[in-house]
Amino acid sequence: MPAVIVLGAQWGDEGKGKATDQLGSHTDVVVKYNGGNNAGHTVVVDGEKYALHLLPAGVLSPGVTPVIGNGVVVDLEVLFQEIDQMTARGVDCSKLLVSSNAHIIAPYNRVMDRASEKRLGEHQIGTTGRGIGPTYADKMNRIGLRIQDLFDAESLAGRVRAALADKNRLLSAYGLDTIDPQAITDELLSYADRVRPMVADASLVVNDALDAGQTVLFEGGQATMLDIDHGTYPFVTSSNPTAGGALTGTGVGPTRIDRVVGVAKAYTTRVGEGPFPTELTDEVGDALRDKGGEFGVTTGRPRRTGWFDSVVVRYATRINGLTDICLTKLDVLTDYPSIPVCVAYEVDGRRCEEMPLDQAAFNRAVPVYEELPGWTGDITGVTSFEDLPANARAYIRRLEELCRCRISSIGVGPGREETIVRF
Ligand code: 2SA
Ligand code: GDP
Ligand code: MG
Repeated sequence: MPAVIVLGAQWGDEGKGKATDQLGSHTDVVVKYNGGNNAGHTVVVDGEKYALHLLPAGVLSPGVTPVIGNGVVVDLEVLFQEIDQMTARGVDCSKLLVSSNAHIIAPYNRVMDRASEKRLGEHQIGTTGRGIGPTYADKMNRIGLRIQDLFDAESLAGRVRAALADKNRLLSAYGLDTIDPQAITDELLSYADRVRPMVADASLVVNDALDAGQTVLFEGGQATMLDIDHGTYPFVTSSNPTAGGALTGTGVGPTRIDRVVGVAKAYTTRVGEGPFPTELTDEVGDALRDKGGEFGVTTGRPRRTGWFDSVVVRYATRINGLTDICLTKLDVLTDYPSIPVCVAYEVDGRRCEEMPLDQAAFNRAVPVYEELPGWTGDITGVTSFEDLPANARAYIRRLEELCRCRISSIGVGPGREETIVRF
């Protein structure tokens, strides 16, 4: 499988980091295509836990070339902090490449993110506060700063002034301190020498690797339901985590992609605001959060929890053209006498098998559940599908039917090896 996209099939935190790391150890290039340090990907190697934000998960596999694609937004301060932390732990980051077209999260974008959330009040999105939305907004408004702009001090100063003109007016209107363009320019320029050797034509690197018969893994941040076009707008992130984003976010054509792997949790979680039909707001949800360790890797926020929603994952199969699902955290569902799975919604008294056409209907969607029998016993050491308890196997098979996609691997623990590979 020369070109594989790995992306989130739900609302994020499905375990993409672990899946990417695992596939990445058989890969030549791992390229990130969207998002920024809003992402938190956890990888556990030999009992050591790594939380990655901007660095592609491939960095943990010696021999892999990790690449940050043009679709990613880069906070340079965070990037270098992460590189320093990883290097101090013995991880080699020297092969990292960054697209010259990737946009920079300027310090004022973080300020604008927080100011915007405050202004939205009860309508806030629940962002990570990392400046993601304002950076993508600047990109679309054509006032963004790109990595390549760091190498022309005069032009950078002009761009920063242009980007700050309206923002400073807004900040004054909010009664907040305005931002000095020169201070921002100086701060950004201070990163230029360190970033210079990493800068690359990422599209050329990835296409050349594919031409040479190498394996390339496209690593998605966030998830399908957080996609700016296909997610639960406006409660979404500001990029395209879906499969199309892997193409525009790296400069690779659709004909080059061989597999699209959707990572889905055996239940559902969401962090931030927005609709979530199968959410459990009671003690059952609290217990699931504790059992699954469901807290944000970037912000530490408790994640909202609920049962598996097959309407959502079926939708992810369609939107992304999934060829495979990597189902994670099956071990967390052990010891439930029976497990509800959402098979459809009821909207205003009508059964709805697909994602409702409009957001208002989705807000009113009531899950229709099918109860599947549970299983007992520790499954974390299980290495083959046949050795899973019969009811766990039946759970997987029913999910495959409902999601219209084969489940080719099953996570039974956080460790790199705690995965059952079926296909
Ligand atoms: P943003 O900051 O503009 O991208 O926020 C917009 C929405 O996207 C959600 N979002 C996420 N959802 C799940 N996981 C994410 N990464 C971290 C993690 C989250 C954390 O891995 O745990 O630590 O809180 C992530 N990043 C963005 C966000 O919650 C908003 O709903
Ligand atoms: P990502 O953002 O999709 O990479 O996911 P996160 O790292 O934010 O959250 C997933 C969490 O689940 C992490 O703590 C992982 O270590 C953990 N995890 C991944 N797969 C499994 C699994 O199969 N079982 C268990 N128990 N934990 C898992
Ligand atoms: Mg995460």
